Amino acid sequence: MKAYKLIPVAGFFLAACGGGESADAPTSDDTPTPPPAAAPAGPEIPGGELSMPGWYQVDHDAMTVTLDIEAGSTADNNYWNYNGATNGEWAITVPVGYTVTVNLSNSDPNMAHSLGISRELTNFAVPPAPEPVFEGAITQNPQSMVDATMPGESETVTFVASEAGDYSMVCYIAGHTAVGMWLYFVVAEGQDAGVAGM
Ligand SMILES: [Cu+2]
Repeated sequence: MKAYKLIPVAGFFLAACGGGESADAPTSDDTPTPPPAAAPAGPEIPGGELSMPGWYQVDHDAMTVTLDIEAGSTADNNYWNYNGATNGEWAITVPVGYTVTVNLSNSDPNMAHSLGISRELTNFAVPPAPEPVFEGAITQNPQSMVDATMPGESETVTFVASEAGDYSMVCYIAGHTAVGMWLYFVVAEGQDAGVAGM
């Protein structure tokens, strides 16, 4: 007899819960997790007017861009910079579909460096995986302290910027992006060419 009385009570409770807000609670408990994490807090990508520095050459007829990138061109950031810039202060912008040649030279007297085009846009605390966005868009042995692009050496990479989007130009040597050896690299629709943020 007691069991009969308890079952309807329990059933009523379950029904009440099932039809009420607490039934939605488990599902909405699953979904809230992504939204807070999805709000990116990374630095803003420089926009606005594009400068055309001497190290950037574009040929719109041939659809080519040539970038002379000097690692350690100044002593700034302990030479861990590209043409003196760090921490995404520039957005090197190339038109989509253009063939990009990067001539990387290493003028840092002390340290190996490398260069690649990465999808990473927010987390530079760890070196991005050495998986370039575009085939060929990475220097050799990019993580090696002894066999990347060594002081006094240079290396050329060529790739087709086949997909418009926001990317980064990074050094893959451990610790280098963490202290700022990265810039933004934007592949733009149309014929925008140059460097934002200069
Ligand atoms: Cu480096």
